[in-house]
Parts: sequence; C-alpha cells; structure tokens
Amino acid sequence: MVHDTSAANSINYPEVKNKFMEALLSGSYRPAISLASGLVTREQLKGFYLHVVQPSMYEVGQLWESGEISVTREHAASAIVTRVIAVLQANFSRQQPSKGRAIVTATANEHHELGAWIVADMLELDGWEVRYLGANTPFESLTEMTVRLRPHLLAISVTMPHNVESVRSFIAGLRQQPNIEKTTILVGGMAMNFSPDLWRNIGADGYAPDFESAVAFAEKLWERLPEEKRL
Ligand code: B12
Repeated sequence: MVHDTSAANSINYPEVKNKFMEALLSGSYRPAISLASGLVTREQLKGFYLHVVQPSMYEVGQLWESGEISVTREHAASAIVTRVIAVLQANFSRQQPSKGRAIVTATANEHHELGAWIVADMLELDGWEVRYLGANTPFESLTEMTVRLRPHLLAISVTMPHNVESVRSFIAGLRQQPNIEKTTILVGGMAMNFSPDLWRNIGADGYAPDFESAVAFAEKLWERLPEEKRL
C-alpha cells in the first residue's frame, strides 16, 4: 500500500517505484495491486502513473533489451500493469461527462496499448466521454467510428517508429471524410516522443508527450471550442 510521507499527501515516489518494479518482476499481480490500492486522490493517481508505472515499464524494456530478463517476464510485467490500471480506474469513480467526446486508440499494428489506456482513463476522469479502443485498431473501422461519432478529440498512440507512415496516410484519408471538421487529432506515444515535431509532418493537430499534457491539451481544446461545435 502507498503511504503518505507528509501531511501534504506527498508520496516517496522513488521508493514506491522500487517496490513496484520488484512487484512487476515477481510475476505475481497481487503485490502490485496492493501497492496501488492506497491511492486516494487524483493527484496521487497522476503521480503514480507518471513517477511509478511509466518509468517502471521503461525500465522493464531496458532490462528486456539488455537480456537481463526474458520475454516472458516482460510479458508478465505488462499483464500485471494491465490489471493495475483496470483496478485503479474502477477505484476512481467517474462523474457524469462534462466535456466532449473522445476516441482513444493505439494505431493499426500497434500492440503497445498501456500508454493510450492511461491517456483514455485520465481524460475520462477529467470529464471526457471516452471510447477507448485498445491496441491495433484497423484504420477502416476507426474511420467509420470517427465519422459516425464525430468526436471532438481523436487521440492516437504510436510507439513503433515503423507505424508512423501509416498514421500519416490514415490522417490524410480521414480529412477527406464528411463530418469530421470538428475532430481534433492528437497524437502521442514513444515514436512521437523521439521526434517532438513529427506530429506536424504527419498532419495531426497536436502532440503531447505524456498523459498529463494530453489532458491539458484536451482541456484547452474544450475551453476554446465555440458553443455550436460542442454538440
Ligand atoms: C510493454 C511492452 C511491450 C508489450 C506491450 C503490451 C501492452 N499491452 O501494451 C508487448 C509485449 C506487446 C510488446 C511488443 C513489442 N515490443 Co515492446 N515494449 C514494451 C515496453 C517494455 C513498455 C511500453 C509501455 O507500456 N510503456 C509505459 C507507457 C505508460 O508509456 P508510453 O507508452 O510511453 O505512454 C506515455 C506517453 O508516451 C504518452 N502517450 C502514449 N500514447 C499516447 C497517445 C496520445 C494521443 C498522447 C497525447 C500521449 C500518449 O502518454 C503515456 C502516459 O504518460 C517498451 C519499453 C519502453 N521504453 O517503452 C517496449 C518497446 C516499446 N518495445 C519494443 C519492441 C522492439 C517490441 C517488439 C517489436 C518486440 C518483438 N520483437 O516482438 C514488439 C512490437 C509489437 C508491435 N507491433 O507493436 C522496443 C521498441 C524499440 C523501437 N523504438 O523500435 C521497446 C522500446 C523496448 C526496447 N527497449 O527495445 N512490447
């Protein structure tokens, strides 16, 4: 369980991160869930994702790349984080949506979904009505859903650099469709983080390096959206 270390609700993130890493590498999900179960405020949840979950998964990637852990241990760590995210979201109750509609997905052929999932959940906690589609969403059905739902925000996650080109042609194709004038396309994920200007080249409307800035982007978008486009 996460303990507060001061009256100001501050958490010793480096310490929690070490424990979380240990839990991930143990292969058992219970210690990780019990560590996360003490989070009570939205700020703590943000801190946990930003300073514990995300760096832990990056470290798992390094350990796997350098051959220090096997593929199966890396898969087990991802599966544990999947459970943790699901439990955390259920613990934080959602208000009635007060902002617009958002679709959040990992792009086609993209099997990395944890980042997109966190973005989706944090947008939901911020008042967005979110459809989260998970990993590897085919472009055809994403186009169909976007045209049908007319979301104010379409957030696409791209981790693998080889998926960037297809996102560019997807966006170009989507722009030709009817009913998407009010849809803002936000991109993010590791492939975008490598080259923070890439989003412009692929025709997106914005980019955010992590969920916190994604939520801030969405918030600004909603504030600036004229009343007639909020429908
Ligand atoms: C877990 C993992 C997997 C899991 C994913 C499971 C799952 N359910 O998601 C599995 C096993 C499927 C996997 C597969 C592969 N993986 Co992998 N994987 C990882 C690992 C260890 C962690 C990824 C992760 O969860 N990060 C944690 C999240 C929270 O961080 P994030 O994704 O960056 O998200 C944050 C921001 O980027 C941003 N963000 C993310 N999405 C979006 C979207 C929007 C719109 C916005 C605004 C922001 C945003 O906000 C998020 C939260 O703050 C990384 C290591 C790493 N350094 O990332 C390797 C890594 C990404 N994988 C890698 C590789 C090579 C592969 C494989 C090719 C391995 C193989 N030979 O099969 C396959 C490719 C599969 C595919 N086609 O997609 C390499 C990629 C190297 C490269 N750049 O080319 C990495 C970097 C590992 C390494 N060090 O070599 N992988």
